Amino acid sequence: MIEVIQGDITKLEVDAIVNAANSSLLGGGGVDGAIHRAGGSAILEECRVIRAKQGGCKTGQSVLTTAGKLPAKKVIHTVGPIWQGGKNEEATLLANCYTNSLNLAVENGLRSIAFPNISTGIYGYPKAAAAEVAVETVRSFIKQHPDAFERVIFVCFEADNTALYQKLLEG
Ligand code: AR6
Repeated sequence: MIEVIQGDITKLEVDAIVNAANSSLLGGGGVDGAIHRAGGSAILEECRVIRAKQGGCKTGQSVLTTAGKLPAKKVIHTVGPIWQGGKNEEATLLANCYTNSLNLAVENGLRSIAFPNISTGIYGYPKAAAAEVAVETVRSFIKQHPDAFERVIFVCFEADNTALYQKLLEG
């Protein structure tokens, strides 16, 4: 049920795709930019409403919006930690991104979800360490909620990440 795909997350027809956002929720580069570009202005409009209500999104937390024109039904925006050497709770905060996004999906009846490699681009989290956190956290969530999801997909943009995830999921 856990899958690895190499490609563009904006193309996926799933219940929810996860965005590696920043705490402003106002968009940015990387996968965040790609999602806002492909999904259109409806996503940013909902992000602005959430910002007005709760003042953005803290690191490790997640919020849900429409997916606008994307083939996915919803976008879950989560804010990964900026890598600062590993001693600033980065691993815990990154795990929180996965757990909180999975919980938000469950609460909203979303049964297929796709994650990008959160924090491993602009935020500089080492790829191998991030992949371990991602796989471990998703596996442990699924163990606790065995019927929650039909599909959980790790969408890798780069070949080295794809190889890392494939290796971790073999074992
Ligand atoms: N589909 C799937 N993965 C992608 C795509 C795509 N279309 N585009 C990039 N990636 P990043 P972060 C991969 O930098 O490190 C933004 O400005 C990318 O290759 O998008 O969490 C936000 O607003 C990498 O493997 O996110 C924040 O300010 C992964 O997605 C900041 O960047 C994550 O890279 C967040 O940085």
